[in-house]
Amino acid sequence: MFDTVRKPGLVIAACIVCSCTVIPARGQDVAVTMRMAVRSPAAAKQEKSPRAAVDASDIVVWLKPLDPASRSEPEGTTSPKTFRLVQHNKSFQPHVLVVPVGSVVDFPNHDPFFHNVFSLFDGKRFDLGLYEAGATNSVRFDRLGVSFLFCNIHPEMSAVVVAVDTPYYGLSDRKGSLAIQNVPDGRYELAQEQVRARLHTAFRSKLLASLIAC
Ligand SMILES: [Cu+2]
Repeated sequence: MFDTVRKPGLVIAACIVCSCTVIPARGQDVAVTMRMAVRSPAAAKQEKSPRAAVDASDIVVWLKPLDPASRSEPEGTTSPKTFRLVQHNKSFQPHVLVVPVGSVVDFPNHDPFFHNVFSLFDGKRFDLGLYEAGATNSVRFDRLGVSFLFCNIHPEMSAVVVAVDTPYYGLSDRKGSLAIQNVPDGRYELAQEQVRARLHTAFRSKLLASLIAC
């Protein structure tokens, strides 16, 4: 049922092993469950057992329909939508957010001090400037891709927004498990991003840009 595609060169610091299960649900829709395993390059080289796997959270997986019949959205969903990414305790919550392309993300400031949100590299580029406690600013993620968000006051703050062109997506937990609900029967291409590795690279680029600006 699924054509799986692994992007070449996707994983920077680890390799990903994906196992996929399709569970029949109501009508012709199904729930797709997966288990992603991330192994360090050294463990992968030595072909160690899955017990050598490390934290496998924050892997985004999405299914791109290959048949016109399966391109319609799941019942009860509309796309794009509005999401929230809250600034609280000097962090973005949630840390990783997956949205259908065209969706609006609100950034409410729930801390008693100023914050900023900016994205300078891949994906959507913007800078919301400084805004005060209790205020909310919003951004429409109108292009596909991965956006790395930071706050220019608090260097420890980071988040990732992944905009996808399908309603069928999921985010892995620490064990690498994820589920994509209400997937119509059909053929799909499986795509994935291990955002934590890419965030690390984006953070280093931000640091370098800051040093050059000084
Ligand atoms: Cu901040």
